[in-house]
Amino acid sequence: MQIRLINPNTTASMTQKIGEAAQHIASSNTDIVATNPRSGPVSIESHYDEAISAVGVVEEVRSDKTADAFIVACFGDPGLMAARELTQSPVIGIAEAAFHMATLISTRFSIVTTLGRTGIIAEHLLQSYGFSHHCRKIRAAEIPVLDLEDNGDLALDRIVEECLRAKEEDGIGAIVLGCGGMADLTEQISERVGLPIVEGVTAAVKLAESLVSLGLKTSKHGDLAYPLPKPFTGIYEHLSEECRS
Ligand code: 5HY
Repeated sequence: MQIRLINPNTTASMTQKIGEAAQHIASSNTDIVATNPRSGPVSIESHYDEAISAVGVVEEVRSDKTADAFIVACFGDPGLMAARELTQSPVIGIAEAAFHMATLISTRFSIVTTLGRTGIIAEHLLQSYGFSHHCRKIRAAEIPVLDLEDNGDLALDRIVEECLRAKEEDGIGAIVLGCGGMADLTEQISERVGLPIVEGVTAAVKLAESLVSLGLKTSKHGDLAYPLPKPFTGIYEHLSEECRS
């Protein structure tokens, strides 16, 4: 099977890192195609960044008529529902995937993300997906997303410190990593923290493989039916062409 993994930010080094982490955990018959939009924010750290990146996610899904599944590899799951309308192939957001996995191994988890200001985005997703009562706290290492690329050792130390505080204070059984750019840190963090660490990219790969293996596709009955055809104008004129894959 082929899974198109979309990094919604436009930092190619992060796309490559996330793709390598996904391919490492994927089954031998799964091919991970890691991409990012040509246009958009280099990192996603606000509502504004999320909104702009969602268009890139949609364009990446529209561009691929053959993928068996898609992964939206940003912890805000930007454009997830719009992407699900465009294709029958399953589309998995890494936040939703991580929440599901975390509740299968613990009754309570905390999230450790990058910047505290994006915590509200995770909070909204917890509410939207029905996991609010499982999450004790949304914490932040207070590191810019691209420090995961440019200042890896310090970023790792800051994440571990926050994970240790969560373990000590939150009454939890597991920790969810709140950034796609942390996909390569799971083992190191788990060794230093001594708790199960749930990371969304790898969780999404396994959920996508499961759905494809079960022959389960996104329902086209109801709100995830294909979008109503209509003209789009200006820089989005190319989106007028119907997309049904
Ligand atoms: C992510 N930003 O996973 C999010 C992290 C966050 O560029 N990739 C980003 O803090 O929401």
